[in-house]
Amino acid sequence: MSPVSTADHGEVTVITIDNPPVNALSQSVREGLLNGIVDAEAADNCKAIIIQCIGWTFIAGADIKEFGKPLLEPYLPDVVARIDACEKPVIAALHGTALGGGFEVALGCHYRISLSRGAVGLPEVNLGLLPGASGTQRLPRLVGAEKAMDMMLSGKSVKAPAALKVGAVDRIVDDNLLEEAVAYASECVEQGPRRTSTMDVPEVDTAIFDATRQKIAPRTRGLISPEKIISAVALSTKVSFEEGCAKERAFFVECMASPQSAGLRHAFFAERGVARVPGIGKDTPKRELNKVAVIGAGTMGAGIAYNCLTSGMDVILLDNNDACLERGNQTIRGLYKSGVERGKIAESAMADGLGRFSTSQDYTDLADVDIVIEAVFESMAVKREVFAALDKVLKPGAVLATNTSTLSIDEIAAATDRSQDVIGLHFFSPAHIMRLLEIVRGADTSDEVIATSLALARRLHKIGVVVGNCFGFVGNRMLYSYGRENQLLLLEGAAPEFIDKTFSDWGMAMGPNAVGDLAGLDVGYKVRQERTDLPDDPRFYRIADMLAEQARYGQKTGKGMYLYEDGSRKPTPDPEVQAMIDAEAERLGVEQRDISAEEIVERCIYGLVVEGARILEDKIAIRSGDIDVVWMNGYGFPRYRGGPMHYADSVGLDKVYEKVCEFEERFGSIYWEPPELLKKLAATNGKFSDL
Ligand code: 3H9
Repeated sequence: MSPVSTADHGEVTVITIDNPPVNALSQSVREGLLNGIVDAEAADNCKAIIIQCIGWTFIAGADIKEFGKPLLEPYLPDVVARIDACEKPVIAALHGTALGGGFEVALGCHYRISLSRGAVGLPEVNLGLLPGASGTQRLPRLVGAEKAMDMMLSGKSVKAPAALKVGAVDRIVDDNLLEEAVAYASECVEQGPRRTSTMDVPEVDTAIFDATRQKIAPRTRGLISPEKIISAVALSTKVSFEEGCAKERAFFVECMASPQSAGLRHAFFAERGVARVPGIGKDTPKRELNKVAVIGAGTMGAGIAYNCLTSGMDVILLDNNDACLERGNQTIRGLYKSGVERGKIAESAMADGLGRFSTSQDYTDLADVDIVIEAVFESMAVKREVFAALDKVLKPGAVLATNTSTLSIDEIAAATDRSQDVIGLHFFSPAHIMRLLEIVRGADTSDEVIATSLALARRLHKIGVVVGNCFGFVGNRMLYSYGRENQLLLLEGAAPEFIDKTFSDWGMAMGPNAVGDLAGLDVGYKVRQERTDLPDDPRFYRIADMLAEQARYGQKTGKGMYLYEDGSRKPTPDPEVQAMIDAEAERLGVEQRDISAEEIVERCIYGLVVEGARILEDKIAIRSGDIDVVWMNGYGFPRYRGGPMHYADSVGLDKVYEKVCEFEERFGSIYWEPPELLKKLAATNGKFSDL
């Protein structure tokens, strides 16, 4: 059955799209829509046509699942052009979010009426694309080139009242959308079709195009589609509508074929895929979480507490150290205050949040909390002590979560008599900003506690990724391989600033040496001191250890791998550190040489991929996409490369395998023995994403 149906409301033909979940423009929708327009135009009793959708939203865009496959007719630009050419007025009746191709369908209509709580937008840039169904040529004609370009470059949707103000929609109504649209249709009949294709783009100072290029350059490093958006909108101001559309189409095809768009599309689906956890379904019971206790008032604990407060929960912050508790208290108040000052938080929301916040030094105050999130010092002994104390005071059914970033959940859970309620919730710093939450299931963790944690992640506006229990889980276990190669490369002669520049040019948010200084070199040092399973290799994290032993912890001490003069956050290379590296390389007998950017990337990124493959073999991650989501959202891996596993897939696993074998020959098997999974996939032309 076609997802598109037609019904007559008097002299108005209503074309209705019903293609759950978001009315995406799959082939059958495009075909149904096209036929609906052609038939209605030919029907004697039809004076105007309305396009509306069933469900919670108007069309949310082209069907992204069809991308990367051969395109099937009718093509969306042709459908939109046919709507535009219709001799009878066509009205789009919008609700929910009219996005991408969905908004372009509406722009091809002659009039747009929207529910006031609706929104419109062109988010193609988030998928490495530009609007490809005439949106780059139509929107500037309605709202002006500058506003249109802003919408396309930000990808953000605009609420209906604001869209009305700029002219992107013509009318908004609070309710009864279809009834109002039918009434509006009679006005539209009087005015006749009003085609965006025949409008002129309002006068604009063309200097804005270059100015915008310069403005966005720092944040769009290496991305193709923002440049194409600017060029397409610039064209709308100087060439005919038809020529502009042809150019837009060529840009769209180019972007669609790019690895960047493939990476971003993978990111889109992978981030939605993490919610699918085998054994956990809609019917898995969840516990209600209204009151949370956060143990440990350091930077992490305070960030978690603030995140819970802004998500509407009651929060008790507990720390047995007076000064630390007061600092945590002040951090939370400071975060609220700065939110208010920046206009992000209303004064009333701050008052409400702080009204739900208290501090304590007494575990018996936690008797009625629904969940505890422990964020104390990363030491097994300390964590076990905390969990044993919690076990004594918490009510039955409370969730006991640890924010450990590396330690065994099972060992922590064993300090309690309720291991089924214990789970890892690994937040990333700053906890109220970073979107990733690794949800670490222990051997005994109940399904109910996992489902509850997934719901908590959503409530905290985070992406929850369920992973298994092992040292460092997914993210930090892999980080060890990446960091290990960085450290070895330093000894082998690559300067810290060259490694960092290489990765920043490659698209990482920061290079590994700048990240180490930001996170604090003492943190990793302490974790390594606690580990008993480190490789027997004097080069392993040698430089990081030496810096930490000299109390060069990074930004917080004004020097680490780099110098930070006068409180600056800007890293300056330190000749003393380079001399120290060179001397240590000599002492260890490591020969220094010129190392190319290509080798730096391959060593570090394939180090990640090898460990990722082992993580899949060990079933620590449910699927390779989950690993990608962890790395894109927790470690600054460029989204347009789709995460390390997708990146390896896109390079070709046979090539990756070949390189890993080469590294094994050059650097030994201790780190480079190829995992069986990689070997198998390489031999069968497979991909991690096929698993
Ligand atoms: C485009 O339009 C190109 C054109 O310019 C030119 C073409 C020639 N297609 O996000 P949710 C699925 S590019 C296919 O969890 P929410 C999604 O995978 C497109 N599927 O819900 C998920 O499936 P599952 C421009 C889609 O309420 C389910 O719907 N448009 C699409 O948090 C629910 O999604 C966009 O980029 C799609 N277009 O948010 C909009 N969209 O349940 C992309 C969603 O199996 N979409 N799905 O995991 C969104 O931003 C959000 O999904 C939306 C709903 C705001 C709509």
